[in-house]
Amino acid sequence: MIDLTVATLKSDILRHLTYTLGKDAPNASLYDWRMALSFTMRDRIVEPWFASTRRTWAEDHKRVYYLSMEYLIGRLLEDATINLGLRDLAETAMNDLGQDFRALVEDEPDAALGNGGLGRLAACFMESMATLGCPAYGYGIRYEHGLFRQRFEGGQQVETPEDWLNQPHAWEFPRPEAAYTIGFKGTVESRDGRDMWLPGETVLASAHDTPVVGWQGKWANTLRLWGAMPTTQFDLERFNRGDYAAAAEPEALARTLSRVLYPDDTTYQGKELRLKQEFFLTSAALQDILRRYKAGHSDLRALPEHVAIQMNDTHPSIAGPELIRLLSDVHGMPFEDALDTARACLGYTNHTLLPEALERWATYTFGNVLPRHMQIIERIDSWHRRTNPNTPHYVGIVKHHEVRMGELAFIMSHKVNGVSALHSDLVKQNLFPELHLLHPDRIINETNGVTPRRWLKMCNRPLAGLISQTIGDGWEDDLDRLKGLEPHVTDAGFLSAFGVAKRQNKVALAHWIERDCGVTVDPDALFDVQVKRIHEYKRQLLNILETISRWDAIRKNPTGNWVPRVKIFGGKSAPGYAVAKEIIHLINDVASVVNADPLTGDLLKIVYPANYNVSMAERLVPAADLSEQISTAGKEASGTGNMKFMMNGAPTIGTLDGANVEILQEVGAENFFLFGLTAAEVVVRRQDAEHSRKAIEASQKLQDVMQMLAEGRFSPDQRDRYHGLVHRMWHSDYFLVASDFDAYVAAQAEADAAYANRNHWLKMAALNTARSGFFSSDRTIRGYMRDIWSVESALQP
Ligand code: 26V
Repeated sequence: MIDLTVATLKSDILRHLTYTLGKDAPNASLYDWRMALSFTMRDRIVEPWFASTRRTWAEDHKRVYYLSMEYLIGRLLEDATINLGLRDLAETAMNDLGQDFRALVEDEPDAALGNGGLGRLAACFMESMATLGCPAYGYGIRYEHGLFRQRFEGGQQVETPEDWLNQPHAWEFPRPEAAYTIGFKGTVESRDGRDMWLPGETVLASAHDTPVVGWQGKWANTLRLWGAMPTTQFDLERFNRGDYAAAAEPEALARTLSRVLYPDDTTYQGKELRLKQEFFLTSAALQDILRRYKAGHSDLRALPEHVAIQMNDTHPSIAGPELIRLLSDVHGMPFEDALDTARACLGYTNHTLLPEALERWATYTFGNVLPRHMQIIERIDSWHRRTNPNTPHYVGIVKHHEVRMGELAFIMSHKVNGVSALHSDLVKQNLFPELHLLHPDRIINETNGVTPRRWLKMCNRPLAGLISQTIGDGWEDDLDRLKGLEPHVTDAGFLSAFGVAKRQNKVALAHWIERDCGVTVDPDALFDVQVKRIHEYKRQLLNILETISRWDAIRKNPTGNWVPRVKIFGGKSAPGYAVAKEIIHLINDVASVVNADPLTGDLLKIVYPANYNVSMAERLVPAADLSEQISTAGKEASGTGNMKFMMNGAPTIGTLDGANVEILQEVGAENFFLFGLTAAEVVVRRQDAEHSRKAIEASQKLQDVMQMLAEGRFSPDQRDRYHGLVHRMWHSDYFLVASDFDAYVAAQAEADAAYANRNHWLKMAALNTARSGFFSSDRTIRGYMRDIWSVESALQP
């Protein structure tokens, strides 16, 4: 049976190599073989994909539409083989054909159509919706260039463009027949009592569909990404006159819309192109949704019974006014009915409390780019004020000549959710306190999750194998079953097998680090990992300052009983975020000095591989011993990396922030290295203008670190390089690095002590895996389906 399947796979692969790629096996490149295998897998996804679509139509099932400016997907080939249950067969087939499966898998470029957590969450959600048989479409933009590539030059971040579309890939189906006109600018005119928008510019949104298959191939949904095309015909007359540049102009202009992903998720910036991108995605999606709806229904008022639309942050929040415009201006529904209908369809997820990241648009820009939507927004605002007479005067969508996208999304949604328990409370208390008072049932919590297929089964084969051996299969889509590991954590045999699996991952990572960074690390050292975007609030600075202090302590007592550590950093800074770039420079500077120090040797190494992305996370997460989740309390909405590490058996060192709170609750305080001020204490501490000076003066260790930085110990080529940083530590330190420093050092010492007792550590690590079931994105999606979307699975129970 298995042989037969391998034979079938091989013949399919060879058929694609020959007839799809036009290559003869002896001349085929790695790329050709990868494409042949990818097409072979894709063929097997197409069947469940069609079946899912047919079933949804036949049963007139309610559909979910997920609108997101970002999808951080990573690679798709191995993921497809895993969900189809063909991972091992594919490997055998490729081996038989003389190819190395791993090399093929790693030849695939990451689809990096996102910045960080928000985009990766959207990718996990797509996979979970497919696994749960929730009929859904993901809508996004088909950026030609995903997130920039990061290199280090002299320790500093240098960005180069990413070009994942340079080579054709196997996963998308262009759908040129599914194309919509998207307008910008122009005027609004009244015709027969109806307001009509006459856009001054138009582009075409053209669909590209990627099937997303769930666990065991039972269901597949569509990720539909829009590419921008010119609406005007190519100007042959100009071309024939020799004016080639002018002839190509409309095309170039249109293409800029889907050219690049905005790489800055730290600050809102009033860039017209960004607003146009947001409207481009949203309008194309809504036109597509209404077209599909009208193909089966005639009453637009019943839309909310059949359609749920989720806005991933405020980026697509123009969906409110655009849906009203389509329903009223285009389809003739009275304004207030259109408003009610839109609201009953829409939900809004908030992902950040950082004021600088909240989207606001100057009414001037907004009214210029979207004149009709500006009018509609004013009407929504006055409708809301009329229907809620207690609204304070300072609350509303348009204030101080700005359109506030958070308020717009809130008012236009029937449900608003935060992404962890703490975050949802802060959304109520700090972000929308007045709106929450007016609409006390609107804000709810849906704690984030991650897909255990990619983040355990696929990336950690040694541990996944041990889990299946111990509790059987079936945990992959029922992650609470990991609880079944708990009775085994007192069993020496299980613990040692757990340790063997972890060590296997660490050895593999050590080899890769040697190749990628040229640093030799001891696989028995404690692998301490902090990977995420570089932001001040995430406090990579706290981590590197502790590393300096540790180095200093080892040097002062080199024969002490130290636990060897490898500090691993990964992450990109927004290109214009100078302070984050300075932190990157510092980490690399400290790494150069420490890694070359014979006195500390294997007791302390620092590695910072460049260009952290989804694929790098898949190497690092399974090999981590300790998960760094050390943001200033109240700032990290949830975190999802924290969940991946927990699942893979790495205890957390962290603050009471985001979903760390729920991780702590699930795993128990004895299996978590908790430290630092709470969100409430942070607020109080900041009221003391002298907090940082006082904290530094109270800590000899921190003073020593400041002294080393000030002397230029890590920047011998430029001794004053970190004077600014030291000055800011003494005098501002908004993110309370100094205030939490001693507590962090103490928590790190606890981690050392725990690691030194191997069995104790392994038990902690195994309990982290056993108690991580709550953090499956299947649980999260079930919550959205029940609380927000009112949609049921289309899979037969
Ligand atoms: C803002 C902007 C501003 C305009 C330019 C492009 C851009 C892109 C993204 C953002 C907001 C990013 C918000 C974000 O990623 N939040 C993260 O969401 C994760 C999933 O809910 C959560 O785990 C993280 O804690 C949260 O920081």
